[in-house]
Amino acid sequence: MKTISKKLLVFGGVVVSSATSGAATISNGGFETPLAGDGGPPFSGRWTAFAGSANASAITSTTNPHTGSSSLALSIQGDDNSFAGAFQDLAIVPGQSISLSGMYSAIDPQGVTLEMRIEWRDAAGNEFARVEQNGGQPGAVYSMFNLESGEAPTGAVAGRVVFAVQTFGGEPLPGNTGTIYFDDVAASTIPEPGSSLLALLGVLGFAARRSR
Ligand SMILES: [Ca+2]
Repeated sequence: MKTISKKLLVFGGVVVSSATSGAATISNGGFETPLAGDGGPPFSGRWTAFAGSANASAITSTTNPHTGSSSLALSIQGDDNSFAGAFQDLAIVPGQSISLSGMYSAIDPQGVTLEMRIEWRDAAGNEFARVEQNGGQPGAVYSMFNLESGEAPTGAVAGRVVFAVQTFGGEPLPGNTGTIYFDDVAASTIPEPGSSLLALLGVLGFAARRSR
């Protein structure tokens, strides 16, 4: 029993330290405050905007909010082979997954395609894997989307949520023009650190009882 007690202490210490980091949540999921420019970290706790050309933009816009007074507007206006988007990092531990949801809509996107993804990032900030959802396009009326990441792989310390639009070449005018809107984005990490602590303590308690 002495050995088991020591293991309990060690396990307990590790799990409690991860639990105190808290569950990952999206900041500014309603896009009511402006995005950060692409000027470097921090990449968690706020959205960072990026754009591939002067005619592409990622901004908060009052044109088409779902709730509140503004939403995220990802827009490309008559540009081939361009892109624009916004991203935010969520803290994660391997084995957890991210459940992402929100509302989106589009105003007549001509050749503007949407990409949603979660990038797994290591402690150095480098992407080493990703989960993508391609192809689906929202309609003019807001509808709900979901993206489930699956379990974060070994080495992951963050899941980077990315919303982006892109265009390719060869679209005749007025092609490669359109805006896709996002609002009320939420994310949860599963299992939450608190519940994983309870589950682990339950397993250890069961093991301790069996060993008696
Ligand atoms: Ca909003």
